[in-house]
Amino acid sequence: MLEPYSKPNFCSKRSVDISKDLAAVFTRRRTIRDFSSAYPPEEVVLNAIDVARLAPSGANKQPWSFSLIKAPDLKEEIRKLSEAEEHRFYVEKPNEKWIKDLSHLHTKEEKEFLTKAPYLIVIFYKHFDLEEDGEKSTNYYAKESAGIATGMLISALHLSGLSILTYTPKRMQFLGKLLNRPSQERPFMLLGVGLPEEGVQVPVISKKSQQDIMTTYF
Ligand code: IYR
Repeated sequence: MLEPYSKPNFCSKRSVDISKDLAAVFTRRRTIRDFSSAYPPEEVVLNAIDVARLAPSGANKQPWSFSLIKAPDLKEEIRKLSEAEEHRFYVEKPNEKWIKDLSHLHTKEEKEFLTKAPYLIVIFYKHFDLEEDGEKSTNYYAKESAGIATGMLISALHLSGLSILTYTPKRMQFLGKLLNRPSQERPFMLLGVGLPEEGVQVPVISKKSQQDIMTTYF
C-alpha cells in the first residue's frame, strides 16, 4: 500500500544555513567520561529514544531494542561486571597495540561513569524476531540498522544538550543476561548519558578533514 509523502519544507537558503549550523553544533560534540550526578529530565532521554525509533532499517524490521537504566543497584551491577571485563582487557590479556592506540584517550579499567551517569542506555540488535507461535522471522542488516538508530540517538541527545559516552566492553553478553533480554537480542553498545562534570577536560584530538575522507565524482 502507498500513501502520499508529507515531505519536509525545503528552501535552498534555509537548508544551507541549517547545514552550516549543524556542522558547528556537531563540532562541539565530544565524548565525556566524567559525568555530573545531576539528573537532566527523563523526558529528554525518552524523546531522544523516540527519534532513534524512527531510523531506517533493513525491510523496516526495526531490529533493535533499547534498555534505559536509572536504577542505582543495576548500574552498580553493570559496573562490577564491566570492570571485571576491563580487567581482562587491560591486565589479564592485554593487547599491547590496542592499548597503545587508546593511550591518548586516557581510558582505564575503572568505569565510574557506569554508576555516576544519571542514565545508561543499552542498545540491542536482533538477527531475528520470535513470533508468538515460536517461528523465527529474519531481520536484515540488523547491526547496520542498530548503528543508524544509535547514531540518530546520539545526535538527538547532543542536539538536546546532553552528553554521552559510547561504551563497548570487548565481551558484553553479560548485559543481555543482567537486563533479562530474550536470547535473540545481542548487545550492540552502551551509552552513558547525562551532563558533564563541572570543569571536565577532554583529550586533544583532531578529526580528519572532509578532503581526507571524501572523494567526489561530479
Ligand atoms: N573497552 C575499553 C577499551 C576501549 C576500546 C575502544 I575501541 C575505545 O574507543 C575506548 C576504550 C574501555 O572502555 O576502556
